[in-house]
Amino acid sequence: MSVNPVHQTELESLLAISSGLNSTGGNDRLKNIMHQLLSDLCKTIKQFDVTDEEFWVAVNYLNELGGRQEAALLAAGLGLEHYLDMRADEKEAASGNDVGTPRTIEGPLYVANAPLSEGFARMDDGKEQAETMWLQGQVTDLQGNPVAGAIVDIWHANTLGGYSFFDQSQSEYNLRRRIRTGDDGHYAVRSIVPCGYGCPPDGPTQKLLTAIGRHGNRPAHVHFFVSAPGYKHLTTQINLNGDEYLWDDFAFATRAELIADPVKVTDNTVARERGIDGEHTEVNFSFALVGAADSNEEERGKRARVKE
Ligand code: MBD
Ligand code: FE
Repeated sequence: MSVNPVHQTELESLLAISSGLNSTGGNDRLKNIMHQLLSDLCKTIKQFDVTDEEFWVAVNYLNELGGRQEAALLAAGLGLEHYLDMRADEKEAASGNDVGTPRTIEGPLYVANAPLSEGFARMDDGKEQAETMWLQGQVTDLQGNPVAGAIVDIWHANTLGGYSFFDQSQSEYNLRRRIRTGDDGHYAVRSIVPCGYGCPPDGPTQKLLTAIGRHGNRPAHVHFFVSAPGYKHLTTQINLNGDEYLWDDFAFATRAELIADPVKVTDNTVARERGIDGEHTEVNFSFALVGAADSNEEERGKRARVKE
């Protein structure tokens, strides 16, 4: 990577030095990535004749983003987290291996170590006036055989689109549970029907989205991590059909295979069997897992998260 500085233009020389290419220490991959990023940034500054004032607005924006802990939210909103999914899908397709339930983004609001139950759990703390949701399904392999001992880690928003932990007004682990499947591979939870999420209206992510003419809303959805010994970890979500933002998600997570139809249950016998007082909404969603090639694939990807 050593280039004769005499033959470099002033900018090329600057970028080589500032990205560490001319230094002996440090990580070569990082140096090369920094070099590309800085080169692209300078090219953009030149192409748009970015003013000093605009540049410092952008620098200050990064401070605001970090100050509000919204960098991961912006990564979702700019479609970069979805782009990682597109790449993972592409690699999977190229490998020619069978695929199971499709992945979609994790988003920035997971909290690890939610209470663990066998087969069933109630997810809501009962404090909110909301439509009761009975969510159930099965974890299987690609042949449809039940997977026992799978952990279905579920998290979703309340009726205001807020997530416990991040929304301090909610109780600890409200609307967050892990269910371990038994021999039949089934999971079931009693919860409340979530509403869609909207970015904090006074935050830096919404500020940028508004400035480029976009909204910061997501359709009503439920997040899942599904994992089991011998199977590839699955990060996915389901969207509840009928939401106005179903195909207009600011985070680009909707996939046709991940849309679930909420069904109104009016049969009181069914309600009573479930311990629910009357009419409620049922949502069915099952997961097909792919066999793991190694134990690393069984784990969720590394990423800074709360409580792990
Ligand atoms: C969410 O609930 C979410 O799932 C994503 C991806 C981004 C912001 C809020
Ligand atoms: Fe979410």
